[in-house]
Amino acid sequence: MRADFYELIKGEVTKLFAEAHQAMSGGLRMSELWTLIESTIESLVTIVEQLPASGAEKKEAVLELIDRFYDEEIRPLDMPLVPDAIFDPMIGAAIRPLASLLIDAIVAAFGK
Ligand SMILES: [Ca+2]
Repeated sequence: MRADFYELIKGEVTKLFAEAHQAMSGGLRMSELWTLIESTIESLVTIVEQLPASGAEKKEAVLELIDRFYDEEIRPLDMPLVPDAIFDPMIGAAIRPLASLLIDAIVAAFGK
């Protein structure tokens, strides 16, 4: 993502990640985690939507931010009952395709 684009949304992204971090700090079940990831992706789409960028640039920006979200907030989690050696690669492999599908669905719903 272009640095000037990131500067425009940095405050909102930081706030969103902090809120997600707070929501996860009490411990989550797997289903709750997926719900949180989905709502985070939806929020990122809304935040990125305001950028003066092309559709392709916006999609790439959301994917970059969801990668960052995984690295900073999801991977450091220790899920109860699920060993990190299983959990981290599983979520890591699934999160980007899920984000890509959700972005396309959201953008189609907006009629853009
Ligand atoms: Ca972990």
